[in-house]
Amino acid sequence: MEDLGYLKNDPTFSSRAIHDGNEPEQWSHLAVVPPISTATTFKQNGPADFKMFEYSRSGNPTRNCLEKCLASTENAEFGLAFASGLAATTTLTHTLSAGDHIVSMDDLYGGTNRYFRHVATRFGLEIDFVDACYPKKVEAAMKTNTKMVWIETPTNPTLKLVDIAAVAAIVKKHGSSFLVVDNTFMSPYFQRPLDLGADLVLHSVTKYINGHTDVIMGAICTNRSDLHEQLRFLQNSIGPVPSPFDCYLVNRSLKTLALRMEQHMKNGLAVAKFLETHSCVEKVIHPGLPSHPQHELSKRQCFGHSGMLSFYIKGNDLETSKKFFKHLKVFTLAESLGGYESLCELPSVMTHASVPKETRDKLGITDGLIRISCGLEGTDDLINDLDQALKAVILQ
Ligand code: P1T
Repeated sequence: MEDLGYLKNDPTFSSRAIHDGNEPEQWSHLAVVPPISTATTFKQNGPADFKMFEYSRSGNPTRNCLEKCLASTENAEFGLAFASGLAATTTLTHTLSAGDHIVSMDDLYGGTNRYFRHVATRFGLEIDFVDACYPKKVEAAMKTNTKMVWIETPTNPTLKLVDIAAVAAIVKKHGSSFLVVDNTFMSPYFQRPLDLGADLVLHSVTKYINGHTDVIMGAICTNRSDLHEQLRFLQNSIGPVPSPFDCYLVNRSLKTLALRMEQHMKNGLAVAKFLETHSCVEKVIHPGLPSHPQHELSKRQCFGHSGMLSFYIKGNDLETSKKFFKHLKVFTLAESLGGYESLCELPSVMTHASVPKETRDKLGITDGLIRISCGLEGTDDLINDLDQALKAVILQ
């Protein structure tokens, strides 16, 4: 691929995603592909005297193998898998206590926003949403009881970027808080927040990491043994664990993550550049475009981009957006992202419908903001599909 000026990626990434945690020597029969270990419980030699696993909620061989592989892709010592991205979010939030304060990015996945506002606050947690694109705003929002700072970068769905290293420095200065980066939109292939000073990285594994739109899963990776210990305790105490079969599938998906991400990037950039020239499009948001206000930051902290972009359709209203979706043939109108198939959606009434309207308006999540997840299809097929759907709307 042509040199677009991004940071040089780690050439060992694919080898680690293929081999780490997958060593045949861990199985007595030296299986090259990890077996799906469906046992819920494990025989003990005597009471509380077991080999490695006790009960599959607290630990499972297939999950263990995946967790090690996930950790390696994020340059982390520890990895934990959960039943969904939101299960990872809620478990992580359980490390806090009533009276603690969270500083969160203002633009973030609608489900995370809903959990923070409608669930976490019922348990005595205090939350402030700030535009972390300006690290000074994070600094100003920090209080003596701030325990967790939560960012997504790029954000869902307006693809704003946060300077991870700058926010990490603020959080470190504060002492008693930790920084979480939701890295779902980038995958560990294109961005590794722990290397930039974050304490924890979280994924909706459902998206790029699994990449085949057939598993719901979450993950958290960290180098901090204190946080890992707490999370391991909570994973077992709360119980939001994924099935061994799903762990097997995700471990399998990791083997092709690098290859998939390169094609997502190629398609995403080509589509973004095409839409930017289209007369039926008001504005395109893709951090890889020089028109993105944080394009330079993206080159400083990312190794490239995924297949995610958003755009405002001319007219910027619900009726026009609805007509556009009706004409698409290759793109599927559906929530979610990061799979091999191209998806598109309308955040204002779908993924972000639970975000209060005044917040949506402030963030620019209008009825004309369309989010696209470019899959792995032929680039021209994607461009031609968008072109014919946009033209059909305007000609009507
Ligand atoms: O769906 P789940 O695996 O529980 O992951 C939640 C989640 C967390 N973080 C980000 C950035 C996300 O995008 C998501 C889920 N997002 C969608 C379903 C979506 O279409 O945006």
